[in-house]
Amino acid sequence: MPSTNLTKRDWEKDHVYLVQFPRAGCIPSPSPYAFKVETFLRVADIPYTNINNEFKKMSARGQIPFIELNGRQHADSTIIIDNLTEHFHKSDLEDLSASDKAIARAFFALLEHHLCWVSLYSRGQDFGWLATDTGFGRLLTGIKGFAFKNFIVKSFTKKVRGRAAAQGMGTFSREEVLDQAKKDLDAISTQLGDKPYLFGSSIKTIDVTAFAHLAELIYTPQFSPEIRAYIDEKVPNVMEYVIRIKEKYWPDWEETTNTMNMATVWKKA
Ligand SMILES: N[C@@H](CCC(=O)N[C@@H](CS)C(=O)NCC(=O)O)C(=O)O
Repeated sequence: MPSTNLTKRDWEKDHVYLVQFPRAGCIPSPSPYAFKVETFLRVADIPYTNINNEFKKMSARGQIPFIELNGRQHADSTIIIDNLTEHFHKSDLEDLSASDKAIARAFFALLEHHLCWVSLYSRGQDFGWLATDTGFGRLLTGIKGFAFKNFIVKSFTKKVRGRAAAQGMGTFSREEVLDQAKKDLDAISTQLGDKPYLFGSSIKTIDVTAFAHLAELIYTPQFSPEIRAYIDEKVPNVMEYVIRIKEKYWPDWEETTNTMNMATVWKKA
């Protein structure tokens, strides 16, 4: 959408400015949506710069992530990726047979509109970690830290709990959520088989979506340790898949999560 309120006024042509939360201690972004967009930018090899929203700057839709590209704002991770694919001619990342496209579409719904809610359910139960070193703790000092711990985390928890209830997962018992998570993970594991990526030997946009949501499930605190144990023991190919993408596209993972630097260099020149 056209924006009269650009975050980056002296923008460079065809350079993406990604506005998102700052780095966290356990994962480069605790927002699965922002993490998805940033991973996509890396996979698609699109030049970008992160902009810290300081927990304040939101899109016209009232959320992060959003991007600014050539003086226009684009919000919602899925819409952003669709628009970037078109603008930068990255349709090879969507290049699948008609039947694989249909399966990828169904997996998109499983990941984005079902499995994602397991992590969000966990956050609705306990989001306290967001204010510790696992989350943004190291960035929160003084009055800002006090306000974040006492007000912002509580407001995030309430909001995500309400949304999880509206989606449905939030009304389930812990055992029911766990059961749903296992079924989703089994489906991903079966589709993956022994292939490097969901549809073969090359990475596609659906792998970016899968990576972002699975990484949140694996690397951020969950309501039950059984989730991680299930991934390690019952669907190890899913764990290997996440590690494969992490090592290839996030070699700076340790650096970003240790330093909170949003401008780490991830690609060798
Ligand atoms: N459908 C959106 C969801 C974005 C979203 O839920 N963002 C969260 C952070 S993970 C947010 O901005 N929450 C603040 C709020 O809704 O007030 C997308 O894909 O970008």
